[in-house]
Amino acid sequence: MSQVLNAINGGWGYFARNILTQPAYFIGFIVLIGYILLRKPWYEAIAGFIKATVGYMILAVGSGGLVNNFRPILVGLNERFQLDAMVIDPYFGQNAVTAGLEPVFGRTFAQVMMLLLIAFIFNILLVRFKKFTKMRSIFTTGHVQMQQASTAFWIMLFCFPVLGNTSILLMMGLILGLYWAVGTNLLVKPTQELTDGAGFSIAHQQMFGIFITDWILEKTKGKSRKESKRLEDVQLPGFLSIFNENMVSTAVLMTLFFSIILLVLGKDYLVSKNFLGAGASFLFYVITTSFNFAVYLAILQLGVRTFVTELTQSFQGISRAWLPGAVPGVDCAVSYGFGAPNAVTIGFLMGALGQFISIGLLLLFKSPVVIIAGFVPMFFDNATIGVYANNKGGIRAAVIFPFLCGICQVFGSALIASFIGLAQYGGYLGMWDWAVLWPAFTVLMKYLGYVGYALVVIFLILIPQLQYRKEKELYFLVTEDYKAYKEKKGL
Ligand code: ASC
Repeated sequence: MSQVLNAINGGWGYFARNILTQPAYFIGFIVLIGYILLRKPWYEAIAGFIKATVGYMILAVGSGGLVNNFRPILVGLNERFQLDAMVIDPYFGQNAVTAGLEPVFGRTFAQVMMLLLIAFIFNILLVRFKKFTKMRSIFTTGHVQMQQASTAFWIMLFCFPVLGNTSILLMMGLILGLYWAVGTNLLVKPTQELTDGAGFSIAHQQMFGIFITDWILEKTKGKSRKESKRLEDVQLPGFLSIFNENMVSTAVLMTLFFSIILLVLGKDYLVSKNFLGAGASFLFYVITTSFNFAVYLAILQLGVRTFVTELTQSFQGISRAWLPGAVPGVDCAVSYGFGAPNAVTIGFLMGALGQFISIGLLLLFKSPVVIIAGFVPMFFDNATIGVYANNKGGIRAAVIFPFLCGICQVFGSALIASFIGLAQYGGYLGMWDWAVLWPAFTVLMKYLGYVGYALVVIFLILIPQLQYRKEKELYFLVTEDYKAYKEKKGL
């Protein structure tokens, strides 16, 4: 018996390490299975696997390039001014959990992988029983699931420190699996509307943030005196017309933004950190760094275009066979291949402004926890919210919502990370849902115990039921036949 368990454990470990948490292979694997289920010839299935995997790898070059280029610069601000502060960034958050699990709770990181498995199984089961649960989407963004499982595990231990391993894993597995199923499900409709029925949803770390943005914009539609135009509908005149070109506008705006930050850091600091060679030109360093932004964005969009069609077509095999009417939830960066490209840049910059102002306020009021802006929340949360906001609410929304998001990220993370004791380990996940929604869950569970836990579960279960009630006829149509959905809705 124990040998069988060991083998399962070993097999799961291998799968989790090499496929599930490696999004490129995981997406490729899903495509392969999907095409096999669609009974495509074997060579087409393999070709699909390759295109999806390579496409995702290209996307990862883009997003990794953005992260690796700009994260040290932001973190440098911390060191340069000798602040003892915590970085809000999912990778720093995961490191903080890894560092603190043993000393604080006496548990090991291997448990986090188990939590990931259990939550993922709950996600699949919840969608399998869509008839009752009304949940239509599977979370496939493995590296993000791992970061979330780490933080969720910590939160659960913080709220229920005396519970044994199995109870903790099952209880948190249920909430996390529900969060994945409910969160991606919330974005099915906004994403279908953004992509004109591409057949996927977003599975990331700001799902509730995007949903609330979309919900507010739907509610206020047509109510303001002057509708705001969408970014793609504006043609700027004269010399401003260069900004109509996304690559140019990104490069120019980023040059302004990074000039300020790099000047604050100063040439000496950059040289001392080997960012800049001793005799190299500071001016051209600033320009290159900023233009790289446009380069990585272009790469990212190419990656998206390469794998999305493969994924959404092949997923029909999986949904027909096992999960009727379900769509895959994918990385938020995929939306950048669809919305207005300039919304990505505007969202990022406005979110950055919101974050910097909030950090300034923390310093001004001598907050015991100071936050260092992390690149991942600053870019990926805010750009994504910018894209969705622009689609429903135009430029005004693309400016306001990411700005508010930046404020939420900083204050929310400062509060929760000091409350649960992660701040002292130097990092917190920091993305919108984990700065706003999960803190609320944590407070409920910490102060109300099992009653709080039950409230969180009921809250999550109810959301798709309410969504379904609101639009019974259209609810499943939006994934099953988008054209018919559009006709019925008069879009
Ligand atoms: C995250 C995270 C990343 C990025 C990436 C965006 O939350 O951990 O590496 O966002 O998924 O494409």
